[in-house]
Amino acid sequence: MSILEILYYPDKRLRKIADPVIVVSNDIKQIISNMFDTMYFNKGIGLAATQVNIHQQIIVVDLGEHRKQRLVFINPTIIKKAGTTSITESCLSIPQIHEIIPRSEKITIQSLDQNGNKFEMEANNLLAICIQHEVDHLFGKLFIDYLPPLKIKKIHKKIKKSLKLFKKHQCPL
Ligand code: GNR
Ligand code: NI
Repeated sequence: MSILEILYYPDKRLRKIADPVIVVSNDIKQIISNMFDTMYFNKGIGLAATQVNIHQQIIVVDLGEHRKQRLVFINPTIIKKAGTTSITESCLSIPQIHEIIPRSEKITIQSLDQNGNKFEMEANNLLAICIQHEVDHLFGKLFIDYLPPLKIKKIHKKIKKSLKLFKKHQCPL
């Protein structure tokens, strides 16, 4: 059981593009297990490896009410998108920010599972949104990138301000 440190916006490492996994080795399996621990600890419904400073194409998701519906996506590709939908999204890497983001309603995803086997699945609703949000992370993209520039500036300012306050209280010198 390991809880990994999450990177917070505007950390530049959130902008790195993840490399494909070549072999689903024991090391990768350990990373996946630690990612689930970290996601559950932080009460997230999904987590991309990028968010824990691991720049490989790995995503974990669990939308189950009792946190027992583990989904693992390695080297995922969204091969089909249809419709449009949106919900208020949040991100463990951008605390306190909640915004409505446009997404595809239904997607088909091709991926490897935790055993390195290829699979294809269709997703819609929250699962489709979550997968799109996580795949974006692997390409250095954040949900706030979809907002108009003025709104992004406002969010950036708000985060800078609270970061400054936080640092001041951490070391009041
Ligand atoms: O926990 C999360 N909730 C969430 C809600 C709406 C849309 C996307 C998400 S993903 C987020 C966890 C996270 O930051 N994953 O990258
Ligand atoms: Ni996120």
